[in-house]
This record gives sequence, C-alpha cells and structure tokens, in this order.
Amino acid sequence: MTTTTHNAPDTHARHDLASDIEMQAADASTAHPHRAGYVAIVGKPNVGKSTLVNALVGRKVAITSPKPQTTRRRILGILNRPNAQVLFVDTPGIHIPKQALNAYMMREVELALSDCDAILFVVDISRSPDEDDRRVMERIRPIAAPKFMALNKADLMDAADGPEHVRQFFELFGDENNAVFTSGVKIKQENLDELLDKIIAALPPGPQYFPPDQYTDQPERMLAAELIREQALRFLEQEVPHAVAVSINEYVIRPNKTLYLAATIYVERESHKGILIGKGGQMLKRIGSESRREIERELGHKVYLELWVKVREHWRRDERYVERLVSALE
Ligand SMILES: Nc1nc2c(ncn2[C@@H]2O[C@H](COP(=O)(O)OP(=O)(O)OP(=O)(O)O)[C@@H](O)[C@H]2O)c(=O)[nH]1
Ligand SMILES: [Mg+2]
Repeated sequence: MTTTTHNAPDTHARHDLASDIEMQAADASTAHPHRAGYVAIVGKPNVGKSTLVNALVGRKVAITSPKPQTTRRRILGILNRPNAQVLFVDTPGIHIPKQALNAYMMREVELALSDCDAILFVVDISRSPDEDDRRVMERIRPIAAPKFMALNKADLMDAADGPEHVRQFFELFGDENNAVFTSGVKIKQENLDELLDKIIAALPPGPQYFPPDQYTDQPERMLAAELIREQALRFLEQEVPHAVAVSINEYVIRPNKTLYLAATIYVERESHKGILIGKGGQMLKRIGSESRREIERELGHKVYLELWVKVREHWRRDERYVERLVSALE
C-alpha cells in the first residue's frame, strides 16, 4: 500500500476472521450477526461523495468544496451501529488523468475498489448522466461486490427534469432496488438510514475492526493539513486552488493544551505565491484565520497557527513529490 490510509488488518486476516465469525454465528443460529466491511464510495468529481461520507459518519472526515477534484486520496470514515461497523472509503472523483497527481488519485480509487465489500456509486441527480458517470459505471460493472447507487443532491432535483434524470440513472445502474435518494447537505435522515440498512445487510459478518470512538484513520496532523487546504480551495480561484498542497512542519500540543501548528502551503509558481499571499498579506491571513477556527472546532484544541508559503515548481507533474505532498509528509 502506497499512502496507507488503512490501519486495518489485511484482507486475508479479515476474511479468515469473517469466516470464523460466520461459523460461530451459524453455530449459535444467530439471525443477526454483527457485520463489518469496507464500502468504496465512487463517482465522478463533485457529485458530493465526501459530503455524503461526512453526513453518514456524522463527523467531518473529508474536506469538501464546490471545485472538482477536491479529494486526492482514500479517506476512511468509520460508522458504528449496534449491529455493524461500516468502513466507508471516500475516494477521488474518477476522471481521465493528465498529470502525475491525477494518476496518483486514480490509483487510490483502484486500491479502494480492489479491497471492498460493497460499492456505493454516487451520482448528482440534478443533472442527467454523462460520459463521466458512464465511465464510472463501466469501471465498477465487472466487480462482484454488491453495488448501491446514491441519487445524491436530491434537494436540487427539479420537478420538470428530475424524473427523466432518475429514469436514465436507473437505466445506467440497472438495479432500482439498490438505489436511494440522498442529500448530504439537507439530510433526510430516513433516506440515509434506508441506504445504511441496505448496505449493512450486504456486508459480511465481522467484528469491530476499529475501536468505537475512532471515526477515521487519519492522524490529527493530516486532518489539520486538509482543513487548511479546504480554506485555500474556498478562497482561491481558477487554477491556483488545484496547485495547492499543505504540509505540516510542526504539530506540538503544549502542556496548557494549546496546539502549536506550523504548516507550509505549496504552490506551483511564483505568480501563485503572490495570489496566495495577497495584497499586504490579506489572503494568507484570511486563509489562516478561517483554518484556525476550523481546526479548533474539529480537533478541540486552542490553536496557534503559523503558515508558510513555498513554490515547488510543477509538483503535480512529478511523481516524487505527489505522494509526499498529498500525504502532508513533505
Ligand atoms: N445541494 C446540494 N449540494 C451538495 C450535496 N452534496 C454535496 N453538495 C455540494 O457539492 C459540492 C461538492 O461536494 P463534495 O462532497 O466535495 O464532492 P465530491 O464528490 O467529494 O468531490 P471530489 O472530491 O472533487 O470528487 C460542494 O459544494 C457540496 O457542498 C447535496 O446533497 N446537495
Ligand atoms: Mg471528495
């Protein structure tokens, strides 16, 4: 595994364990064994995969943004239910890779698909299916794992075109019974529950692989780096946000519980650096204060944040840098 978002047992161990438990369940004639498994969440960019994972897990596991290609690697979101532990694996939106970064992102999707117990295909129901949705479906069609479709952004569904979009998505997916209307922003909890019940019923019997208080596999410093990138995506325009990567240089929790955090925001060109810093440093200040607020809210520390800006020319084209920068390790 290259970037390693998972700390879970390897597949074989997991499946051996699962079959043991299956046998125990059968011995005890239990009708409702505890279930557990990985659910790969896939779809084209910007359909709301990360927003949906956050809504399902009930925590901010992954950053979101109106700009496509926000998610760059696999991100685990853990949901505990009395009868199940669902391991959602958020993935980058599927697209045709042009640079080393995009190729990396697509490898991350492949890794998620290569070891999953179920697949959740997310689509944006406010539009009709296009080539990109079809490409996703073609990719997952040969995979044997049970598949579900989230007809997402249902809150944006238009009364006039909506039914036709739904018909076309059903036709593409081919299994109406495993499709559910969802919305990650205006949540109709019943729909999310309906989706969850269907997914859980399809998972293999298995134990809690992760402790019940753990909701992701990302270390705090990585969450912090992502929260900073989210604010950069929010305030920057055009190609600059896509050229941003964030690395944590120092992450120290002081005895008074204050978190001292020093991070570097990488961009690809001197011109990006100028935009990121802004007139009189205003842009960097804004990104800094909004990120600090978010990190305080999500991680529960008082935060002292120091931001640096560096140029790493064309890092997205260079495999050597991509992995390190995407994992916030540089
Ligand atoms: N109205 C509405 N907007 C949504 C919904 N889900 C997500 N969005 C918005 O759609 C945009 C994209 O959401 P993300 O969750 O980042 O999408 P994604 O599929 O993870 O995108 P990538 O990581 O780029 O592949 C954001 O602006 C979200 O706020 C929804 O159910 N309804
Ligand atoms: Mg995403």
